[in-house]
Amino acid sequence: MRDWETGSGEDGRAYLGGYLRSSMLSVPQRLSGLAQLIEHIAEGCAELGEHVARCAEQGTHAAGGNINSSGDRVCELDRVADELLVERLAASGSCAGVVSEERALPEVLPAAAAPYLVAMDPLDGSSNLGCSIPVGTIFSVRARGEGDPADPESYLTPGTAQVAAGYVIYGAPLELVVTTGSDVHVFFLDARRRWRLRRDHVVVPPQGKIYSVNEANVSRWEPELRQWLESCKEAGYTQRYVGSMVADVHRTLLKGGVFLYPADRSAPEGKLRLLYEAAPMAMLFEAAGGFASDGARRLLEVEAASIHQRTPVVLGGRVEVMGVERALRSSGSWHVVAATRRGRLPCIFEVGGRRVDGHLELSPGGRQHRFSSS
Ligand code: AHM
Repeated sequence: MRDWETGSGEDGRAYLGGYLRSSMLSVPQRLSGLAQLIEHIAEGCAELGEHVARCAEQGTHAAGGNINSSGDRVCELDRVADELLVERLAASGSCAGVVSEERALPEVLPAAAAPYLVAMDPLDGSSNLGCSIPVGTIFSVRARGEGDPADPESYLTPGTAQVAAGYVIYGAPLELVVTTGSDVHVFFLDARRRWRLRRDHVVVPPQGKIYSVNEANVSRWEPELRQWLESCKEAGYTQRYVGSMVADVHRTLLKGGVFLYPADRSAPEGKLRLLYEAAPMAMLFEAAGGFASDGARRLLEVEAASIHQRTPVVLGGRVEVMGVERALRSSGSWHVVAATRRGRLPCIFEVGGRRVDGHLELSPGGRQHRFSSS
């Protein structure tokens, strides 16, 4: 064990390794290698932070010609982040396979019988590189169970199955925000590149004063959601939005209010990814006493039908998230005909006051559904 894995520094702030082992993880979690896994992710992100800083210094952030599995233009740093973190996950020996935004299919790691599967967005918000706006890494950890790490189905359990989730924000300093379910812990990277505890017991206030959304999309929203936004303005809310999910979510987690990326007429499934953006953030918000919804349901209970599935996202305090759900419920856009089997049923649904032909897809057991326009 390395010296910084135990104890605290001279200022009494615990090191990540020691804190994981002494306070944060239960004995079975420690024994099954969750501490090693989180530490390896954290170490990988510390290294990635240097690449992000170098890239900003040298102005080498421009997007290249490649398109990733999500249809986004990939810059060199996206590729570096993905490869570096997959390498660190492999080195942990605790991770059997990984789903990454940058890879069409799961990557099987050498320890294919290891206990955990990871889903990650290695570099979220990379379109913001080059203007000193923080970008981030988001990760979600699930127990592998009997799942085959090569099979996408193994990663499609609902967010309630996550055993840990977190993100790193590449600000000054770098911060790691992580939960294993019952509390949210914030670490910072000190000058000697060691993760140190900044705070735990993060609590999202039940009601805040900030809404965070891309308001340019408002004309494509449900009228009821537009009304909800107007009521926020009348109630004295202010807006903050930089378009980097980790930065906007970090502020919402610490200061309260609401972050949302709802469905709209041109994106009936929303923009953000369920497995490696929405679900881990939802776990953090619930662990901090906040709420997380897809506009109709608890986000953590939504089952993915595919590894890169998109979902509408609402994260924040109880008052704001319930306000958004109430608005969307009254719009009727999420009203679903009863159906009890897995399959793809033709249906008509309503988005932004417009009727759209599409399909309703039911997951095994018919408990979850998702729309796609045809
Ligand atoms: P990316 O994966 O291309 O970086 O997209 C994800 C980002 C989020 O970080 C952010 O919340 C959102 O997309 C911003 O989208 P928009 O520019 O439509 O507001």
